Amino acid sequence: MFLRASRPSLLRTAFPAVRLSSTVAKPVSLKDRLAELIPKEIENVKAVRAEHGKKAFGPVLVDQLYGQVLTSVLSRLPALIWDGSVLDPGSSFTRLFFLSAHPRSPEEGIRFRGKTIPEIQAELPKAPGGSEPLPEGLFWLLVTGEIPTQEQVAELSRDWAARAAIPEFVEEILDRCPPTLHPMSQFSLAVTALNHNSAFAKAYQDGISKKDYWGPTFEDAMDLIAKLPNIAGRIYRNVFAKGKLPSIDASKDYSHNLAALLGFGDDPAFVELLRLYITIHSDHEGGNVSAHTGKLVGSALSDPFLAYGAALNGLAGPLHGLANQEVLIWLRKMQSKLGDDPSDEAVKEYIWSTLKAGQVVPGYGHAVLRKTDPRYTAQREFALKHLPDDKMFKLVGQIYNLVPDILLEAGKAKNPWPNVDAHSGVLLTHYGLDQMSFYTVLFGVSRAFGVAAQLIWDRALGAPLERPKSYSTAAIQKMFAGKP
Ligand code: CMX
Repeated sequence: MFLRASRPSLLRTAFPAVRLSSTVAKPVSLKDRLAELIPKEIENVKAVRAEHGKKAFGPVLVDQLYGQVLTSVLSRLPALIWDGSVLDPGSSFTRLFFLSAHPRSPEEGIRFRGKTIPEIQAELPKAPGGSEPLPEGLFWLLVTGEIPTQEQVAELSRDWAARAAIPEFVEEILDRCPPTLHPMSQFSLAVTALNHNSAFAKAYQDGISKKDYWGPTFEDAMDLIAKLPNIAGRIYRNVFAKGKLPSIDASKDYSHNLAALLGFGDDPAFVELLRLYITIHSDHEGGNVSAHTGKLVGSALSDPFLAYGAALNGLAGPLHGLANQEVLIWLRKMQSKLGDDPSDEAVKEYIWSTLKAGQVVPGYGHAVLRKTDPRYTAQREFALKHLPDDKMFKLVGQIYNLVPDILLEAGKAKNPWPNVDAHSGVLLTHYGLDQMSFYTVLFGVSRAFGVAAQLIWDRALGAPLERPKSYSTAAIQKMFAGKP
């Protein structure tokens, strides 16, 4: 009975659809077809989340596999070993885990091998007459967990200077890039091409034993860091027409040489800034996009050049390292619209207009931190010491007083406080490095220190291939259909 009654209605509903498909033209292009499918799949995902979202799937809820909440779940899920640094988020339940490992920790964000930024500023060796730590010392600390001597750091400076030259064909690759190609794309191209001379890739082809992987990885890691100033300097000179590249001075430290290659070697304050900049940007535990990409690609036994080239492509995203460029663009637009000394009311209105336009406030928020990033604080202190009257620095301070309340009122961001990128561009601009599309390259030079240190340890400890399990929406539907 039921079947008989239902058949005609089934036919009635099916028939118009058949007619429709015969009369309405089907999209010819793949993109047009995709544009039809996307809204349907969005609805499908909504329905799956509504029906199964609250059901447990391993340690997470189904809903958490899809939503924005994914980042916060992943940022709490213990998933990686990363020895160089660990983050204290500053609040929330993750802090309970952190406190069990660091019982006397105040809320301070990054710790490099257990040491806070003020601690490394006090303890790491400095250049003669300098007051900021030498990044060479930070690398030694990241690799060994020990504070190096002045002589150990000087030896590292000499070693890196000796390894600094880049192959001619890499110079040619850079020289042939159009100046309109973003500096980060050029940077990643050049770093990837360094794999031509990888000691690890060669040793692997020659049949090296697993237990010896760390040796050639160490050589590649050292070469990688050593060659970055020449790559960065060449990009800067080419793109911004800044003239001939000087050669590396083997008697000078890494930051001094990098500053000189960029054309700022005669400014001791800029050199000091670079020492601080590289140190605080070097590492930020293992889950951030650039560090994790380096580790992930390295886990396939891709050599450090391939792994770090991939990491740079992640750093080049506006939600990650490119935010330092975005902050400056945003500040400049604000300045040109509101003038040099805008009122708090005008700045607030500008911030709200950014949010209302569906954009993020660059330099604010973080996937893990829940307080002001201590890397922001370190840069602010540098500015208070060296450039207290800089107009843009004052604007950055004014914004710091206004943005957190606005983000809290807007009610979305879990962390309304500034991150490292909110401050770095203002310092570079002050000394004349005002080509903001170059800023992320400096972040990229720095982040190599942390990724390289971890790659050495990953190969020394036999870190496994990373291969998380993924599921399709169809599989989720099938798995959870009819389950409470
Ligand atoms: N301005 C406006 N909205 C923000 C925001 C900000 N600064 N920070 C977070 N939000 C929004 C998110 O876009 C998200 O909105 P939807 O739900 O509509 O998608 C919501 O608040 C929740 O996000 P969250 O859980 O607080 O933050 P995430 O962990 O997802 O993302 C980050 C973290 C850094 C990408 C984000 O805070 C952001 O986009 N900040 C601005 C870009 C930036 O400064 N990035 C640099 C970070 C440091 C670095 O890696 O270099």
